[in-house]
Amino acid sequence: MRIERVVLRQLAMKMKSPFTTSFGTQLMREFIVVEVVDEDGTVGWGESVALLNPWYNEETMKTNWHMLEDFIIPALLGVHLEHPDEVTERLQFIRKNNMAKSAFEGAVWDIFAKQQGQYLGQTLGGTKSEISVGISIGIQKDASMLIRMIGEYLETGYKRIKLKIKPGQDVEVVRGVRQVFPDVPLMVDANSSYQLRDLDHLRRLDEFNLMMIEQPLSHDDLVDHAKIQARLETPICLDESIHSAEDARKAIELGSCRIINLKIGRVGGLSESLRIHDVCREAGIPLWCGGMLESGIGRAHNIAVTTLANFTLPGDTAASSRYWDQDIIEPEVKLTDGVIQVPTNSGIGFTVDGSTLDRYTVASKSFSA
Ligand code: OSB
Ligand code: MG
Repeated sequence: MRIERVVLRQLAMKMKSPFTTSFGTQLMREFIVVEVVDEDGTVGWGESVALLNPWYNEETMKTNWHMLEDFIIPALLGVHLEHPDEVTERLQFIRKNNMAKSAFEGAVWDIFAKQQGQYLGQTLGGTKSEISVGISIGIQKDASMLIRMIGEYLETGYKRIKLKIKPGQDVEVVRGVRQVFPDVPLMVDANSSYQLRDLDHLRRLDEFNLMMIEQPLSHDDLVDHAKIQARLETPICLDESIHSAEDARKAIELGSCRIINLKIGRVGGLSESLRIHDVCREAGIPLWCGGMLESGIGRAHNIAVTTLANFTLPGDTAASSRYWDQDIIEPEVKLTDGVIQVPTNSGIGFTVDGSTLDRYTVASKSFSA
């Protein structure tokens, strides 16, 4: 394919309910959609999952726009590509900025799969026809509210519950949930809000039979995670710390985690996601696909990657209706008994709804070869 045209769109979508982490609360999702068109007019879609503030990683929506407009698009416009892997190779001159790279690369994978007349999951080597999903629940002020929400999500069918925790809102919150739901598959995500000296405190979580503790320590740490994993019964799952297959290899060698949360954006795209998948499979480390409050385009990519065999744990890719009154894809992502049926249409498997996309678009820019 030859990259003929690229359109960047900045979208603003109001979320149905606020999402609170150890860093704060968010109610609007503002992000970038990348549309890539090749010489035959085949269209591919990608989503930048960078947030507005750099709390999760160093990227933001604006830094992603800057990277795309000033470096990524100029490097690829008019370029002929045999395979989407070449996007990562050609962008190696840019350090980090993985979410910006991934937004473009995801659109190229969509085109590539469409050219093969294949569903993207199949092009990636995935085999599943359905995937099971859990739900990530933000920090709640009110304990009874949290219990009620969990009850409702379980009734909807979600296969596991993930609670956001932070110092001061952890052990007692989990204890309260466990009293009401003793057997539910339950995990917690700390988003880097603890330190090595909190080990004894974190060990108190061992009594609750949690599936895992996600990213307790620093966003860039592997060494201290290994120290605490050796002293914790509960498996550690790394999210923020894993940016590449090399990071995954090092984390596994050091014993920093027993599970990895893969986010396509965080690792720079689907090509690197495949490498991480294989490293983890060979080491016997299970994967699951994390979420970044994505619109349907990001969700579609998440579903495709989750069809790979070593994604053995429920992911965070919930139904479209988790956050959106109206999603930008057709049909929207639906859940039946905690399971998403994998699409079969070519490319990302869903159609982007142009008029809904326009309704949420607050800025756009086109680039032509
Ligand atoms: O740490 O997994 C995380 C959302 C934004 C940033 C980071 C994280 C999350 C979530 C929500 O946990 C997952 C989702 O519902 O998309
Ligand atoms: Mg996380």
